[in-house]
Amino acid sequence: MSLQPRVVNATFIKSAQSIADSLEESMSEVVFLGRSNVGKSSTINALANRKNLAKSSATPGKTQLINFFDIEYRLGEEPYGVRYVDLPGFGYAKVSKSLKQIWQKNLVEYIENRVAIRLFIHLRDARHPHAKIDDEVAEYIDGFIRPDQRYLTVFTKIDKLGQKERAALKRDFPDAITISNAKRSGLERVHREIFETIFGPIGDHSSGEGA
Ligand SMILES: Nc1nc2c(ncn2[C@@H]2O[C@H](COP(=O)(O)OP(=O)(O)OP(=O)(O)O)[C@@H](O)[C@H]2O)c(=O)[nH]1
Ligand SMILES: [Mg+2]
Repeated sequence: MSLQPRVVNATFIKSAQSIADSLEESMSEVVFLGRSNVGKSSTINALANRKNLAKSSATPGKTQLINFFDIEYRLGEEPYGVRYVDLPGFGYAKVSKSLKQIWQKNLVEYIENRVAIRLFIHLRDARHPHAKIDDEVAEYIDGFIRPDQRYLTVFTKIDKLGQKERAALKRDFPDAITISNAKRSGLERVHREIFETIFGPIGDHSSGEGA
């Protein structure tokens, strides 16, 4: 059995209005971004194994600030710290406004300029895998992502799909990770991606623990 990173501690640290009043860049950051109501806050709670660490709600627009959470992983006995960042969602704009208008200026500034960001986790609703706004976000991030940063697509709410829809999603996005926060499925793969992006391949950490 290979080692699996697990969260042993999660703490809310601060809410910020903009990059100017954000925390010092003392830890590597994982940002969760996506449409309002896609499940950003719920995903943070599921990963951290805490019910109300990040505030989630059935009403879109719940998260309005940039929220920082310090997360302590363990791999075997070794501790590894990362910071999760919960962001406000972008709107359900049906009409074609520019992405930057939809998203607030403060958010765009954070996403483009924050040096500590190492991983963008773009959450997409498994029920709407071809939403244009999500394609635009993917393209937008591709426009400025640095070599030391990674971008990951994760489909949420997979529990809402039937067998046929799941098969179609798999066919259209063969490599994508799918999760359910309701059923707590798919989370190990996300942990692995987070951990390996920031700390390197898990195989390289195999000190101590036997096979
Ligand atoms: N069935 C199901 N519901 C989910 C899942 N993830 C989130 N939800 C529900 O979706 C709704 C929105 O979840 P949030 O986590 O608040 O979404 P958010 O992306 O943080 O939303 P904003 O902060 O408004 O941008 C809540 O009612 C959650 O319970 C999931 O995997 N499956
Ligand atoms: Mg939220």
